[in-house]
Amino acid sequence: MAASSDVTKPSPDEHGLTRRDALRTVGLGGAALGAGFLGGSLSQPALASSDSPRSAFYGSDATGPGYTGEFDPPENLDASALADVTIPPPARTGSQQITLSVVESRNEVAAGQSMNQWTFDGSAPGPIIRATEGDLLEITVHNQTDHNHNLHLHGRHSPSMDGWEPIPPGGEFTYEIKAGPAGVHPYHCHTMPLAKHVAKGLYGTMIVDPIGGRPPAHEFVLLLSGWDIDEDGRNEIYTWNGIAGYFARYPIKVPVGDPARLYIVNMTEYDPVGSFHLHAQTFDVFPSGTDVTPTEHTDTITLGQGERAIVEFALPELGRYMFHPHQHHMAGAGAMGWFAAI
Ligand SMILES: [Cu+2]
Repeated sequence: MAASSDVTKPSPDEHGLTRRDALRTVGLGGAALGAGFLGGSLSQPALASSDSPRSAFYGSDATGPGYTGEFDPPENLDASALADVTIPPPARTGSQQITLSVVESRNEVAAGQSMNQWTFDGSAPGPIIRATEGDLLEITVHNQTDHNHNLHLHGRHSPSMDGWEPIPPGGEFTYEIKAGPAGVHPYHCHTMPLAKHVAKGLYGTMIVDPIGGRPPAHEFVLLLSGWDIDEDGRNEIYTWNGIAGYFARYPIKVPVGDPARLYIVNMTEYDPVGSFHLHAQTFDVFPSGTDVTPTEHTDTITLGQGERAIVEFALPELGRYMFHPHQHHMAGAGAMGWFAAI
């Protein structure tokens, strides 16, 4: 990892906590729940089906000081700040007309760490696209920057809609595809220099539901990415859904025993491999989500660049379940988070 003087990396002591204090404060397992970090104000929500995922149990309680690693989320982000890129829109069928604008935007990826991003619609990752297999999608991309960009969708489509041809500054192009196959697929800019266009934030997640849908579950998207703050071709900060330490501050809540489904995508540039590791529980793995039968039951999946998976689990006991990449430099540099079984 780059040891750049441009990147401020506060030590745990600057937060007034030693590592041992932090562990004691957050508790591992259910201890912290008894101490009230998730509060007594939580009601037991009804199960969110795939028809109503935005009713969620997402955020709403900061965890206080804890196990966040080197980077904290920006102070101005509240518990719903990442809802649009974390909670998928409801499943739907039928053709869709979607508009995405490529814009340059200076965004904070961690407290005190801003960078000039290239984004779809102003945030990185960009909006979650959701469709049912076979649906016609007309996706119009407006390039509102001074550079060439475009939109390349993973999955199946006509090669004439593959999105490697540049859209010039001020230009637009409408990609017409039939969504498929069922699964979770990234989309991203595919303009040279490719690594730079991806590393600066031009990507997002597309969920394609099988006809008839998947079983009801609390659904969340977790997209892993790295941020090259000092533009030396290496990442200094790692994030789930674009913000360092966000899910360490705001755990993703799932009622005890309810099914949870994660759409996990690795869009990290410069690091050849990432992963997702869940503590204290194991999960079913559906690689790329293209089959409805899981291929593995484990607690860690490894994802190369552009790889993704759906994982499903239930949390059987009240408490906190940590998640992070098993590349621990990533976990320590922003990609640490929690599920809270409530
Ligand atoms: Cu681009």
